[in-house]
Formats: sequence, structure tokens, C-alpha cells
Amino acid sequence: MTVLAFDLGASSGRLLVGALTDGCLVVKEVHRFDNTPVRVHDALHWDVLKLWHEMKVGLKKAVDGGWKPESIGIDTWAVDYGLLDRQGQLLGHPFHYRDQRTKAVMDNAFQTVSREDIFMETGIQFLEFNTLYQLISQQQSDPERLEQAKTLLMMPDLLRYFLTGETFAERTNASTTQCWSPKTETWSKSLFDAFDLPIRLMPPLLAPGDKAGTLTAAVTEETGMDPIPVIAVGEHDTASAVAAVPAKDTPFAYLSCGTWSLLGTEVETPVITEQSATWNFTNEAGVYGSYRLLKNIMGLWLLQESMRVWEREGKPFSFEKMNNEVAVVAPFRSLIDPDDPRFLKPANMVQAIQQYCADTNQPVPATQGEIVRTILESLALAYRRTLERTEQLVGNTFQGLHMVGGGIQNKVLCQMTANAIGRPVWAGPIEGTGIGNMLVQLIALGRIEDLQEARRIVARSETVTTYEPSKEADAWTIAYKRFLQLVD
Ligand code: LFR
Repeated sequence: MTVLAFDLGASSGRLLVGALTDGCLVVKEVHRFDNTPVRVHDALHWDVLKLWHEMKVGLKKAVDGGWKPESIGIDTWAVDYGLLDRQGQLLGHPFHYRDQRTKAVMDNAFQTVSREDIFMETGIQFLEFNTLYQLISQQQSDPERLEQAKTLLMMPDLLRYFLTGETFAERTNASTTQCWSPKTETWSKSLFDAFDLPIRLMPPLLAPGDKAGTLTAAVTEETGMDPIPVIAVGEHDTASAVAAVPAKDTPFAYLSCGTWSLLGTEVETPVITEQSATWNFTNEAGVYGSYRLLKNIMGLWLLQESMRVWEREGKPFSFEKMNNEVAVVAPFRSLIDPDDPRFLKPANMVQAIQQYCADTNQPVPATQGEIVRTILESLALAYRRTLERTEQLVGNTFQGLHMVGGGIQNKVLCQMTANAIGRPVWAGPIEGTGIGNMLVQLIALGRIEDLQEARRIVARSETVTTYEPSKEADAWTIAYKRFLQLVD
């Protein structure tokens, strides 16, 4: 029996088919499409109709391939939304979170409700692009459209609405808005009221595993699909990725490694304390009532953007050559704080990294190998700090770190991470997000009993590579001390 998962990530969208046979899940890619945001003047948008077109191309390909899926689920990154008018039409083009419109909005918002009170109410980390600040920004610059709107849908909810015609919000993604409260497990009326934002826009909530509708006649006619159910999954991609961690023991530490690095652990109740607030940890809703205590680290965005610069300059960086190029550079030559705000959306990532090193009196990396080594070592050291902080917040010691997601294809990073934390890294699966999306569907369909069994299935079905820490523990510890001085 098979299920379908749409997983829309920062560089591409995918339609995956998963077949559960003999206690193993076999995953195949049916369709891959570009998901580059579109810049118009100074604004950065989702190309939503193009994505919708590609989703239907994918469904048609699944039919042509002879697949007979029993359900569909969808996940994308968090915080972005679209608005529907009274006729159910999309109003304008949804903004991408790396758009400039939220600059300075978050700090100003604290004059209305303090940072402490927002954290107490939501348990969510402060990122300038959270939906709360996007909404405040829209209310200031474009109040007419908010007034005209009837429904706000987060991006996976919006694309699911295109599939089913039904308007629901899904819990894991709703929690990332910083407009949702774990105390009541619903939209935070007090925050909507305090910021004078229209709570009437917020749709009823579904939990992962709930049925969210069936494919509309328009979709079945156009694609040839049967009118199968669409199931709410962990529609926040990170929620799905964490669901797919093949951990045998709980609690465990994970790192969902892609454009962002999301490092933390699962908890039963949110950890909303002064310490988690100071360290800017988040408590995002997970699947089956869990919470994901984690921290966002800027991640492979630093490398992807540097590669974009080199591509633009006609000197493309080759992954094949990465090992050699990095190997010839002295270790720990220059370190950066990956989470410095200047790296969130710089015009030129290479220059931003070089400027950071100059400003902090370190050698300025010049070659591609030097830049890449600076990025990867700094990420690995940031992982160590976040892992240690996670342990302090929950009072546990983790034996190692599970890494999932596309970023684990970067073997140098996985090895450096094991070296930095001085413990093993278990890397796999690469398609964590898509697999987590499917697992929730399979549980909802009664094909898998629960999340524990689902994780055992992943452990059986996927290759997990172990990276043992190297013997150079001292060098990493000295570098870690330097890193802490730089970032704290
Ligand atoms: C990862 C992710 C993170 C979220 C960021 C922006 O893809 O969903 O969890 O903080 O993207 O939405």
C-alpha cells in the first residue's frame, strides 16, 4: 500500500511516494520541481500558482506511474501565509520570510507586549520573520487587504486548500506563528487583541493524523487521481523531520539539517523558563501532542548562499572537490557566529563572512576552501553549544546526535559535528521530512500502530551512517572556547 507526500523545501519541492511492504518503507521520488522565491521590486514572494501547477503535474505522474495511493500529506517550512477573500480567492502573493518587510518590526512590537510576556504566552523563539511580526507589518503597510480577507492560511494549509477546498490550520505549523498558545492549544486571543490583529481570520485547527478533506473534483479530473483523502501531517517540515528520527531510545537529541539547522529534543510539555528565553530556544508543537524544544541555527544557508555568489561570479564550487579544498586549509583559521543577523539575508554571503572575520580581528578567508571550512567548523561548534544547552534545559545527557535531512549528504559536516560534540553522530534518513510526513499518514490509516513503531520502521528501512568522533578532541575543545568568546 502506498501514500504520497509533498515536501516543499527551500530549493526544491518534491512529490514522494512511499510503499509500506513487509515492515519496511520504500520511498521514491515521483516529481521534483523548483521552489525559488520570486523577487518583484524589493519584495520577495512565493511562486504559489507555479507550485500548485507542479503539484498537479506530480499527481498526474503518480497516476501515470501506476501508483494507487491511499492518502496525501503536505509539508513546507514554517511562518509564511496567504490570505483568502470571501470568495475563497487568494489575495495577492504570499510573502517569503526572507522578505525585508519585517525589519525592526519585532523590536517595536515589544513596546506593546514585552518580550517576556510573548514568550510566556507562546514559548516560541524570537525570529524577526515569525508570522506575528509579518502580520503586524502587513497591518501597518497594507491594512486594506487584511480587512478584505476572510481567512488566513499557512502555506501548507493553503496548498492543502487547493487540493481539498477546505480551510483548516494544522497544529505544528500554527505553533510556529507565535500567535498560538500551548497553554490553551489554540490561537492566542490575548496576543491578537493586544496587537489589534483580526483573530477572525484564523481557521479551525487540526492535529497531525486528522483527516483534512478529499481531493476536489477539479483535481481528480485534471490529474486522473481517485478522490483520496488528504491527511493533516506534521505540516511544519521540521515536525515531520523529527517524526522520522530512527531513535530507539527516548529522549534523544536530533539535528534536522538542511537550509536551517534545527537542534534539540522532544519534550512532553514546553520548557518556558527564563533560561530558555535567554538562550532563545523554542517550543514548537510536534506530532502526537509532543513539543520540539529546539533552536534554529542558520545552517547550510551560509554555504548555499556562498555557492550562489561563486556561481554568479562564474567560479562554481564543486562538492566533489570539497574534501580536497577544505583539507588544504588549516583548521580553525577563522570562526563566525552562524546566527549573526548579518547572515540572514545578505546581498553577498561571501563578503558578509569576510567582513565578519575582519571585524573580529581574524584572518579574512579568501579561497573557497577557506570560506567553506570557516562555515562548516563554525556550524559544528554552534551545534555543540546548542546540544549542551539543550541538555541543561532538560537535565539529560545524550549519548550522541541523530542527524536527518539533505544536509547529511555533506559528510565533512557530519564528521566535524561528531568531532565537535565528542560523541557519535547517527546520520539518516536524508529524506527525513518526506518520511515523517508519510509515517503520520500511515498511522492515521491504521497501517502503523504508533510513532514508536514508525521510528522502528525507519531504522529498518533506511541507511543510518555512524560518524565516530576523531582523536583530535583537544583541538576542538580549544576551538570551542574561542567560539564561545566570539558569540557570547
Ligand atoms: C525549516 C524551517 C524552520 C523554520 C524556518 C522558517 O525548513 O521550517 O523550522 O524556523 O524553516 O520557516
